[in-house]
Amino acid sequence: MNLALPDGAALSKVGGGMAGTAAGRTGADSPVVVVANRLPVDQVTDPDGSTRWQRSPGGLVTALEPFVAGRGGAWVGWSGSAGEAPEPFESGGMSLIPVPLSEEEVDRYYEGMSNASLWPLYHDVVEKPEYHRTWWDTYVQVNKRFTERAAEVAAEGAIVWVHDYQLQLVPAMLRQQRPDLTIGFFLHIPFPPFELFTQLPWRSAIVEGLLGADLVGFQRPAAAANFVHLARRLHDLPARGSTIEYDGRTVTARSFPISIDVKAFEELASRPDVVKRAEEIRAELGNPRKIILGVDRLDYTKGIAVRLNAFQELLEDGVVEVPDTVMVQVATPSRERVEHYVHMRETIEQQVGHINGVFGTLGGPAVHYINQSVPREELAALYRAADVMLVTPYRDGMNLVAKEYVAARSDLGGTLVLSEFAGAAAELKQAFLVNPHDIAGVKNQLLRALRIEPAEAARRMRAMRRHLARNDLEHWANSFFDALQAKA
Ligand code: GDG
Repeated sequence: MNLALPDGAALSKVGGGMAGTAAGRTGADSPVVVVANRLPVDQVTDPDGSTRWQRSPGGLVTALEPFVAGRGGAWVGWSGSAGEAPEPFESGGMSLIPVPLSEEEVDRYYEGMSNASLWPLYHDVVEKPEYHRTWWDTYVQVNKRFTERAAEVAAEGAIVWVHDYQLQLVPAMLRQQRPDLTIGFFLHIPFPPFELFTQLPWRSAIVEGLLGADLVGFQRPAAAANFVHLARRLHDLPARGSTIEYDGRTVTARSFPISIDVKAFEELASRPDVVKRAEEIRAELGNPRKIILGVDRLDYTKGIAVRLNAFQELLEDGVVEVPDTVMVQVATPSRERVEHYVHMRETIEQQVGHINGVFGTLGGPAVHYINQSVPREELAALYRAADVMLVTPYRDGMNLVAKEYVAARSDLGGTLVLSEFAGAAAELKQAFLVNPHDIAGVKNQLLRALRIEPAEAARRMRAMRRHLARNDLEHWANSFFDALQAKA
């Protein structure tokens, strides 16, 4: 499942004409094409100033790579830097087709329309979405550019798999240019109900954009049902169960809950150096009896304040004490130029400061707050060390952190507290489920998790691990791909 080169290896040099092989022709006639906002590689600069491509961390690349590389396919995406794009290049058996975005396009299409309009709208309007016509116009323009690249490289009758909320217009645009293609779309985030979605000024265009696909995949059945309902009510289309009749075609809308590479994560978390590091972490935290852990992108949908509130109130109530119990919150920097994120970070940091000021001691904080990205090994060690994993999003398409925690606990230790509003809650039923809007309920469940008998914790963990073992990332990718191929 791995790319030909390990993480960190130079996939290709950029600049000086070294960017790719057969520039201009690379990727043409690809039988399989993935279209996603980002390419599966990041550009890194070495101390000597030279740049190279490094495979992006994360499971999605691992999951999709066999379908793309194994078939000599292409991946169309943005490189992550504004300005001119490098020429197409080969990497790990895939043709990578960079799509250029100017500074203004990053501002309007990515940070604006994608992350300040669609992201909050699709997450239950946790923050108020902003709608700007200039953002929308750029979103349309950028979706067109991705479409053109995909249309150029796709072979006759190819299978194209488009990903996520940044590219919802691509399916219809692509079908118009290339009716010979079989087109799939997968939405990684929730899809809102009619009552919320219809506030979007460009609601019809988005629905029509998605209807260009043969198969539209969602994380949960409720999201697929929301989409079918919208197509019926907004566009008066005949729809039955999971299918919609549109433009002489049958569009299928179904759920395909995403997962992680369970085996790889389990192996990582069981490595002797990682297990040893977990022990070191406990010692570095002052050998508390209980460690509570949160790991998230610093995003307002993740409910970081909720868990800080719950922990603070338990400390105030005197039912939990420092240094007997401490909390670690890893909050990875994210979307730092979007206004909502700037405010949220300030609020969280004030809250951490307040809790530590009141309940911490010299050299012994109550909340250990890390606003940095930590290496994967360290993340696995943290999972391994945590007695209680607190995952409290207000709304989340799936939440892979919850699944990683379960995969990491081959020792059957640890307890998961999980929001009902994360897609993962439909699968990890033995977690302590919480409504993040109900602070009393979160406190109650957190306390139960802190006081659980080891045998009961192991029973719950075993059941969740059994589910995950059967429903891993490969299973997800295979199910989607098989369903899409059946449409060809
Ligand atoms: C979107 C949807 C859906 C986080 N901090 C560090 C780090 N991470 C990794 C985690 C996990 C990933 O990032 C986060 O995935 P999530 O699923 O929790 O959340 P989103 O980023 O919002 O993802 C979500 C997902 O797409 C997939 O479809 O589940 O609902 O919102 O893998 O481990 N990794 C490392 N250091 C960190 O500091 N190495």
